Amino acid sequence: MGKGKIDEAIGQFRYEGVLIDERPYGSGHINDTYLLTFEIAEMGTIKVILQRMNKNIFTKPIELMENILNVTSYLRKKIIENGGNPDRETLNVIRTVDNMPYFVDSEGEYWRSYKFITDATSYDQVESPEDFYQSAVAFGNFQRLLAEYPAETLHETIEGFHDTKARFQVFKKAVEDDVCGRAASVQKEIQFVLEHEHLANVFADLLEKKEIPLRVTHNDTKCNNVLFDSVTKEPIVVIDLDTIMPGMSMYDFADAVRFIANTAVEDEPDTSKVFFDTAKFRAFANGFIGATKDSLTEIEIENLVKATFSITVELASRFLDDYITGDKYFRCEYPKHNLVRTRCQLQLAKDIARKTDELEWIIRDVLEKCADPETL
Ligand code: ADP
Ligand code: GN1
Ligand code: MG
Repeated sequence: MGKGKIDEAIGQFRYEGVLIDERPYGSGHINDTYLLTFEIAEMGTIKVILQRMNKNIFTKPIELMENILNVTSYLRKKIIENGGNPDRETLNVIRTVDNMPYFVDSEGEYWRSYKFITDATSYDQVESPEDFYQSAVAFGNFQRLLAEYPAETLHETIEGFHDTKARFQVFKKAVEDDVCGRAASVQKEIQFVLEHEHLANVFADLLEKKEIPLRVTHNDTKCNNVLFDSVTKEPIVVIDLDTIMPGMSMYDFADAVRFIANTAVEDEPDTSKVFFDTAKFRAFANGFIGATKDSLTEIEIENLVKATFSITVELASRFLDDYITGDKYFRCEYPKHNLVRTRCQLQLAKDIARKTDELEWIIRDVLEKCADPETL
C-alpha cells in the first residue's frame, strides 16, 4: 500500500504529539494493522493501533464498527462494575477529528484506530498448559460477560460466517466453477471435505429446532486474539472484535481449540508434525467450561467435541475454496499457501476423528471436576 494512504488516515484521527515511528504490526490474515508511536513533549511516547479494514471481507464496515462500539461500551460498564481497568480490559476506539469511529480515505478504504494496550503480548503459538488454560478463561469470560447482551441487536457482519451448511454450498459451487482450473490437482482434499457434508446439518438442525441458543459469540477465537500481560502472563483482553455476531458458543470453543491444540503451526508444510494434542485440549476445556459452566446448556457441552471436528473441516473447506478460487480471501505469503493450510486442517481433522472417544471422555471428566473444583 502507498505510504500516502496511511498518512492520509493518520492525519484524520485525534492523535496528539509528533509521529516518531510507524510499522506494520501483528500476524492477522485479514486487516492491515500498523503500530504508530507518538512523542508528546515532556510526557514521553504513546502508541496506537491503526487498521485498514479489509473491505472485500467486511463489506459492512459501518455496521461492523457499530457492533464494536456497542459491545465495547457494554463491556466497559461491566469491567468498571467488577473493579477492573476498562482501558486495558477492552478495546478503546479512537475517534476521528470529525468525531467518527472510522475514517474513509480517498479510495473508499475504511480505517479505524484503537488505544494500544501496553505491556501485553499475543501468541501465535501457545506453549505452556497454563497459557492454554488462561486463554480459555479469557474466551470463556468474554462470553460470560456478554451472556445477557441482546444477540439479536448485533449486525451480521459476515453473513453465514460459521454457517457450516452454507459454507458447504459455497464450497461445492467453487469446485464446480473451478475458475482457476485447480480442482483436478486437489481431488483428494476435495473428496475429504465432501465426504463430511453430513456434519454441516447437525448444528443447523439444532439451531433451527431451538435446541441450542443463539448467543453473542466472538467467532474468531484464535489465541493471537487474546492479549496476555507480559509480566504476570495472565490474559487481559480479547481483541479482534470484527466478527462479533450472534452465533454458537460451541464454535467459539471449537475454533480456539482447533488452533491451540494443534501441535504444529496452522501452515505447517510437513503434515507429519500435525496432531491434535489431547493434553492441550484438556487444559483448554478446563478453562472454558470452568468460566461458562453456569451459562452453557447440557446440549452445548455434549456437542463440544463434534463442533471441534466440524469447525476444523469447515476451515479446511474455506482454505481450499480460497485456493480453488484464486487466493482472494486469506493473505498468502507464497503461491500454495492456502493449499498447505488446507492439508494441515485436514490432517488435524483426521486426528481429531481418531481421538473422539478420548476427547469425549475428557469433557465428561472436566465437567465432573468443575462440579467439584477441589479435584481440578
Ligand atoms: P486481524 O483481524 O488481521 O487478525 P487484529 O485486530 O487481530 O487483526 O490485530 C492484529 C494484531 O495486532 C493482534 O494479533 C495484536 O497482536 C495486535 N493488536 C491489535 N489491536 C491491539 C491493541 N489495541 N493493543 C495492542 N495490540 C493490538
Ligand atoms: C482469519 O483475522 P484472523 O487472522 O484472526 C479468519 C478466521 C480463520 C483464521 C484462520 C474474518 O482470522 O475465520 O479461522 O483466519 N477471519 C475471518 O487462521 O475470516
Ligand atoms: Mg486477529
